[in-house]
Amino acid sequence: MLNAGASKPPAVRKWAEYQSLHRQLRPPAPREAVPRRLTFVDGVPFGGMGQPAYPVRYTVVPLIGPDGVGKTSLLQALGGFLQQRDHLPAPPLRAASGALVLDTRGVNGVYQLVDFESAHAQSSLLAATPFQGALLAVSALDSVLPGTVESLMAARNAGITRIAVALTKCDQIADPEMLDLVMMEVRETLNKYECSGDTAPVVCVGAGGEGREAEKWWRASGQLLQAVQAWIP
Ligand SMILES: Nc1nc2c(ncn2[C@@H]2O[C@H](COP(=O)(O)OP(=O)(O)OP(=O)(O)O)[C@@H](O)[C@H]2O)c(=O)[nH]1
Ligand SMILES: [Mg+2]
Repeated sequence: MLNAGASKPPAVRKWAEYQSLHRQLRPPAPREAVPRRLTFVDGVPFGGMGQPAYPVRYTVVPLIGPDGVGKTSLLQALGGFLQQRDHLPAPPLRAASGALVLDTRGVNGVYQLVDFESAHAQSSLLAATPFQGALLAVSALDSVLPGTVESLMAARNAGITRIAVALTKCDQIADPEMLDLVMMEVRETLNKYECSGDTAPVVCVGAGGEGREAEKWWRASGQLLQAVQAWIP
């Protein structure tokens, strides 16, 4: 996808890749044109021909967490939720270099949820980009892992304190007490790293099931999106 600096040493090439991803995530320049018509999408005014009526705020929210906790599956589930809710021809997901991005509109503007391809890209971008908040994925099957703490510390070092938590794989847990215990551990860990563990949203999500079960997790995806938009300004 990227051949910026293909002949350069690997470290320089990696840096060029991060810069390219940065450019792709950066909001487009505000448009000056006066809209012909105003429509509202999720409470956000939009001009004619799909153009924003005024510069729209973009909030980039990185998905953080160790390997295998279900970050990519979560983003795909959220994409599926938006596709069904908004009757879109396809989930609003797109590939940027080294990352998968979900675009969604909320009352505060446009949110871009970013799932990095590798832990390395995740930590490098966290260190290099000023994010307002992050979405931490914790598997309900594993609870808080050493990698979870690492991701949390990387976020804290990057100055992020607004961390929403997606408790993934909840469809695999039959015992509600077990879920309560995991949730308690997650909140304790957030508190330990000064991330408002008592008030931060911790939402149970699942990417499985059929019938009523699937509908329940479909609704949970919507609740998670709402919680992220309310918690990360
Ligand atoms: N049942 C169930 N399985 C899940 C869920 N989320 C993820 N999985 C499974 O967990 C495994 C890992 O999921 P991924 O989405 O690839 O995890 P990831 O965090 O993106 O992993 P990396 O990209 O390696 O960091 C896959 O086999 C998924 O099918 C879930 O909510 N429910
Ligand atoms: Mg992944």
